[in-house]
Amino acid sequence: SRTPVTVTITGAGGQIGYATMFRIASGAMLGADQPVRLRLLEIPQGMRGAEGAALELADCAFPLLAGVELSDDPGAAFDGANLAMLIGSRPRTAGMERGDLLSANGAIFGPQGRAIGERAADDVRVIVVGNPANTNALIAQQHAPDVPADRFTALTRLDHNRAVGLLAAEAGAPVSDVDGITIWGNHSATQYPDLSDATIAGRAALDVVDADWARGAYIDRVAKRGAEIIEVRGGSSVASAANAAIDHVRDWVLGTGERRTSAAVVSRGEYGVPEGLVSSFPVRSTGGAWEVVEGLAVDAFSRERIGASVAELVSERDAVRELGLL
Ligand code: NAX
Repeated sequence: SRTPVTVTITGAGGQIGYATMFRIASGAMLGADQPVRLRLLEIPQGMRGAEGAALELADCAFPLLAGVELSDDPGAAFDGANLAMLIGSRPRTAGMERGDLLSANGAIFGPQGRAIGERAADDVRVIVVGNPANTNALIAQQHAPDVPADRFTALTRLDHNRAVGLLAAEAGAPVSDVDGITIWGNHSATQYPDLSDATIAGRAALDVVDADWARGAYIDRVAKRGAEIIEVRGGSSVASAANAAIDHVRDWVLGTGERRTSAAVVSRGEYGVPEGLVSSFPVRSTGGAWEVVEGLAVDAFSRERIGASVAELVSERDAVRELGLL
């Protein structure tokens, strides 16, 4: 039988961690023939939640689950990790200044990045879910200078999946007919869900749906979908976030084929995005690596929207640099 893959989940006592681990253990992320070993990292306050989840994992008797270990020490949790899913963070709460938010996360993602650099497996792949996800990924990446930069990514797949679902609903088409949507920039309100190159069953999406909607209400709806879920459900997105993180890792490891998706990856300067920023791009995965889809036409409207979101990433990077977190 195959060697188990070691998957480290941080924030494992929280909501998204809980919604993620059972699907990983069932084979939904790496396939029905790939055993997994789970490492759950928490801070002391979250440890009971993670312990409880581990008891339930045992009660599922998943044939693919080769082991579960809990730790509150990043070095132990990332030791030998092939996949690192960084879900736990310090999200913004009411009244919190940006500097406080970035400092609190620097204190989490700096040490975690360092532990990944020192202890993880040579093939480690990292996805950051915890917000502010792009900048947290940048901080972690900068603390692991010996790990190739392209192994650090942040989640914009939830935004992408929301964009696919909302376009399909508007067009009255099945989601499987939709391709070519891009989420650009930051996982924040400035993100730009772009239909310029999108297709529905091979037809240009902008010929199927109203172009004013596509460049107005649609963008707002996707960007504010998280708030809509909170409003309706009385709590933030959990299962859909876990699903998106699993989609991201599965596509990264197993490949997308010709299908396109979106992921926040370290920029090599594509589309004028400053090198080194962790920004969302149109991507495919082949051979276990994301590649940015290049050569797409970017009109003036798109250029401005991308520019605004990238400017926000630049200002976040400058702020963490000023705080000495990079
Ligand atoms: P929860 O508060 O339920 O869980 C977070 C868990 O992380 C807690 O159990 C906490 O103890 C733990 N934690 C905090 N610091 C830690 C550290 N240093 N090491 C290990 N664990 C630590 O939040 P949940 O709903 O699970 O959301 C997790 C994160 O995902 C939040 O930052 C949230 O903002 C972010 N999201 C990101 C999304 C994205 O698309 N990128 C969408 C969903 C979600 O909003």
